[in-house]
Amino acid sequence: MSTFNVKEHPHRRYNPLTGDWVLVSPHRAARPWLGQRETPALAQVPTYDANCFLCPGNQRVNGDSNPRYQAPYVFTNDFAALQPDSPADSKNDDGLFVAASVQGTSRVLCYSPDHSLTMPELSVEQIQQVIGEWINQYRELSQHYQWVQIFENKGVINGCSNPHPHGQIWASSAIPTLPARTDAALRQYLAQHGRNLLVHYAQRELDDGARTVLENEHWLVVVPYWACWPFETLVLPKAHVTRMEALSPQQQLALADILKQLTIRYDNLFQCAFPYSMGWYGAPYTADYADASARCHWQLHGHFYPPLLRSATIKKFMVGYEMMAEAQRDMTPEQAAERLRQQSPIHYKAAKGGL
Ligand code: H2U
Repeated sequence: MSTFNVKEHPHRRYNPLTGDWVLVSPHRAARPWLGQRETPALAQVPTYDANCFLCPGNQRVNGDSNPRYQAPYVFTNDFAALQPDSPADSKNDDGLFVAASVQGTSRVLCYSPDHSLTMPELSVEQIQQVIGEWINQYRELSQHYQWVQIFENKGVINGCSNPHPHGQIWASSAIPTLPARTDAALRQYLAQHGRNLLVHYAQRELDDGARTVLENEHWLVVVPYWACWPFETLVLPKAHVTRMEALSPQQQLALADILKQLTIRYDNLFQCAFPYSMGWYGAPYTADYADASARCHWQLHGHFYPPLLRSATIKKFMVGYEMMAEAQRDMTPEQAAERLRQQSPIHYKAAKGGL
């Protein structure tokens, strides 16, 4: 038998942020490329849609009207999953029927008044405004809640109900399952290795480069070593920053720039408005983390989990083995990073004269 080589042999990779493993089957990716290659027609989305609940001046489902906003606009979700006045209580019946009430709020953040734009089509200044609003939301909601989840769910294939450029903000009194796992993993790594996991990881990725998609003065984007989704990426600051609010204006500007660059490359990959779920993790707002030294195991980071696999219409399904055993991928994270790196920095619509 030949010596183990991660480029050739089936293997499992460990995600130190979650404790999960992913099965990588690179020998399957070596088979000839039979996937679709056609280029979808340029979608014509109007700049204003009278039927859109998020466009400026329009009436929403609950009867409220949006103002004629010009900059990023936030409103409380009319179908909020979390509510501030949920009565505080919990129950535990035999360790089998366990429930705890949770208080919180859900908000919608419209990135732009223009219905037709997506993140890669916004200007760097407009993305900067979105980041500014994320920071405002963190500042306000952290006064009341332990966790503030900023996220964007983009694309019909991903279950997004509206193409108007928008994200969401859900804040809760409890730290949800996945960030709680990250918190514990970051803490344990520091205790065991005497280093901040993600600060160290970014340095190792910068030294290597095989999984780097993009970098600028303040940020690094990699397809993480343990990526589950085919073109999953992790956005990391180069400096140690535990929360988004601590970013300097220069770091915010550089973040806006790299988010635009990343989403342009995503769109160019299959020449479509590339769907994804994107979200940010920073140190939770628990009382014991009020002191910066108590949260030094944290590092701000952003996840992009795009579902597409082979074309604008063929997505990866996390089903079967993934549901029963663990995530699996064929193309290695290194191959995915290389494909993203090869994409043009010019958005395909602009290249076709459509922007
Ligand atoms: P998604 O497209 O990512 O599902 O986000 C749209 C959100 O906007 C969704 O959570 C809310 C939905 O509840 N919404 C309102 O709050 N008011 C409306 O009039 C329509 C949509």
